[in-house]
Amino acid sequence: MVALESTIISHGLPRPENLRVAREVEQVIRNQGAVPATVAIVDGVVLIGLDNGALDRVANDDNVVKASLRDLAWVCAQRGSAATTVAATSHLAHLVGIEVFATGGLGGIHRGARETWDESADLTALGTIPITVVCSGVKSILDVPATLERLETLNVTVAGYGTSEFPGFYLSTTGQPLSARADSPSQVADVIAARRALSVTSALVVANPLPESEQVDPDLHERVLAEGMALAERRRVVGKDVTPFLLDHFHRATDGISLQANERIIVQNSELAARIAVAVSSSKPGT
Ligand code: PSU
Ligand code: MN
Repeated sequence: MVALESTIISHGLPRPENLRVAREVEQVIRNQGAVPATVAIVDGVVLIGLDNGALDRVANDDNVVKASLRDLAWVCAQRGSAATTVAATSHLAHLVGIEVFATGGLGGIHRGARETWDESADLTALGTIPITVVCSGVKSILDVPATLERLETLNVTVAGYGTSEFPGFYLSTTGQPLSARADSPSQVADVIAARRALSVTSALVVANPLPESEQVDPDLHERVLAEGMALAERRRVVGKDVTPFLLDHFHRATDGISLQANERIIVQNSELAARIAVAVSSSKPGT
């Protein structure tokens, strides 16, 4: 099985592309012989795997909030509906025994965090949840070197997939070197088996870069990011609204170029996660 987060659907991608991408990603996982399980809370009930109606709610209902780990119990007790972040999805997936999880980009340390203290709860969650997350690095709107330092402190293993450099989400690379590299799903499955044997309690991040031909032009990226951050400051966007605000700004300001890259990222990561999940299940004794 492959877990999928739902904040990408509710707060990361615009309508109507969000629902189309959510469905496409599930199909990509099935095509590899794995089972997709998109995670969300609908009317107070945690769902691991969404039917069409639930997926539609997450994509189109304005009352669906963004829930990180701290929000989960609150939303459930209030019978609310929420899309789950990387932190919340990791917790719920691990709870039901799903070992592999696919997303676009992790949250991390925001630029300017020295003043704002804005650090994603994804980081501390990954420090304590033994799950394998396939992503394309952390969102490129973040302070990448600072985020890598925090991941190291939090005991999170970061491996490049087919690369020795940390990918940059919309950008193929950040130029930051990584100490671990994997080149096949079975290699990742071997690492997952060793982690299990050693009772490692933190996450493994498999960082899968977008091919260079599909990345957002780095100059365009830099310009749009600077604009977006200045706008966020002027409009006093804070807390959990920062990430959705910046992603939305990107999608508008690049005329959909970043949206296309974002979609490709999610699809390619889901496919790799499915191949890893299949390798994990075929390497387990008795399966
Ligand atoms: N990556 C994307 N789109 C998103 C996110 C990540 O391509 O919408 C979401 C994820 O759910 C991630 C969250 O966990 O943003 C991080 O938000 P914050 O920075 O507020 O912790
Ligand atoms: Mn934040």
